[in-house]
Amino acid sequence: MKRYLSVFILGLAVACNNASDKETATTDSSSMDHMHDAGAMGNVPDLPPVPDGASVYFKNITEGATVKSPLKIEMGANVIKVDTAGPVIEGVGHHHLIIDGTDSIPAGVIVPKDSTHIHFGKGQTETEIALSPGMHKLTIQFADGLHRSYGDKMAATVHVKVE
Ligand SMILES: [Cu+2]
Repeated sequence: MKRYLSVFILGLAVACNNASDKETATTDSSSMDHMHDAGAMGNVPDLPPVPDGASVYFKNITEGATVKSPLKIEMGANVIKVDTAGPVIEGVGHHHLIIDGTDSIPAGVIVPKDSTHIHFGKGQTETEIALSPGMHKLTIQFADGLHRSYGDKMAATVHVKVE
């Protein structure tokens, strides 16, 4: 399941790069066609504005909590809708979890994808992660369908102590 997800997200990222670097992009995956259409036309949509009052938050973890690993994390969103990555739609996006990283990623910057920047491009709102004992910083960063950060307004951070 996790491996499939990683491959899926990697595919999205590659598709994005191809679309922006080349006049035309081709792929065997018909599910990515909408992304290539945007890139091939040279009109990648702008980052949508953040709706008034929108925010993200940790549903089940409070600041400074002492927790056990593996840690279940539930990610909430107010006013803005959680959906799959791909289309760029105003008022819609998906969660990212940043482990021991920055408080937020500047608006418009694509969220990196690596072991400490986890994408939830299928619209997931919960996950489980393993953390070593000690203090850790967890950040939710919401981003648009092209993984472009909505900025610090759409980020939330908690610090936890793992037993
Ligand atoms: Cu993403």
